[in-house]
Amino acid sequence: MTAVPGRRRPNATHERGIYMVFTKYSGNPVLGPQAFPGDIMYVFNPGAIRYNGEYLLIVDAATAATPIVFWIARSRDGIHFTPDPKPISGWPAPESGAENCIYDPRITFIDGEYILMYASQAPGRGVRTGVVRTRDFRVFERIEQAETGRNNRNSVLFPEKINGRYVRFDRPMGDDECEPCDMCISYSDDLRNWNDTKVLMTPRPGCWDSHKIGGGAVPIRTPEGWLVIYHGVDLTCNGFIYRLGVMLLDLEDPSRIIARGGLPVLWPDQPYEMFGRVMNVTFGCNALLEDDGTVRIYYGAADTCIGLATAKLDDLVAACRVGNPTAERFFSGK
Ligand code: BMA
Repeated sequence: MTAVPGRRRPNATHERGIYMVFTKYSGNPVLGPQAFPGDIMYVFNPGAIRYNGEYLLIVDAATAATPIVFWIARSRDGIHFTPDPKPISGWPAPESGAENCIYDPRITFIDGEYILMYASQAPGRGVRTGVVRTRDFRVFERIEQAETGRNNRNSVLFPEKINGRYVRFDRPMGDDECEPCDMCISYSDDLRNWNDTKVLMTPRPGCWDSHKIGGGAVPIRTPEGWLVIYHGVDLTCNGFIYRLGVMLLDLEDPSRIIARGGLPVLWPDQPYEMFGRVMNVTFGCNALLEDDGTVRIYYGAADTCIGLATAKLDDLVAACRVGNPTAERFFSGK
């Protein structure tokens, strides 16, 4: 695997005095719409996994006029990606009717197969979590979901059953995309019916994750707990800013938060993240742990292209315990 060049630096111009724990690859973006055939204008928010000795991304790909489709891109070195000639074909339609938009896949390897959870939108139905399984990224089989009557997305499956059950993050929401939302955790025996949903955490007033929060990467098991990289949305007078942060969850009871970092670990400060289809977005759907303790993420930038960033696992775990005393003091009124 190729080492990723880059350097750690304080991003003093944007977040005075705060170190960005992730280091962005100096050759970013690693994948953009130019690499794709046809009229593709936006490629973003990939699920990522290592498969057959390669890095495999399933990216959101869209033209200016058509809904998002899933498209696979592959790379031997994790930097130079080649998209397949066509988007994924044979994507299994839900029994409830056709999906008209699919996006933000998360890929979990569990029990010898790959489970994809993604946002599935259908006319007149709103958005739900779609679940699809594959063993080879050629044939995809749908796991029909029990209808809940409620919008839900940002679902991410844990890579192990816990106490005999599948566990996932999800994010039930109302009809208005822009409303504040909590991040939830749910459990299942069969990957179809999701029960015992609990609010895992809520937005924090005055912080970088003040408005909406949601699952990001598949959690990584560490001796100190499940390391979770999630996205947080801050609302400004000029719109949303999407940043990534970290928390640690109890290994046996992942509904218990051990520590939640007070500061973001990655945020938009580069032109390719600040300008595009949607401004000021860094959005994560994956985190791959390398043998040397490096975590690499392929993140969506401005809903337009894909960046690579790396951090040491230990630094991310440590970041979970870093507070934000100024905001905590201010908003607790003390
Ligand atoms: C979220 C999702 C993401 C997108 C982000 C920023 O709500 O829809 O797919 O990257 O908004 O537009």
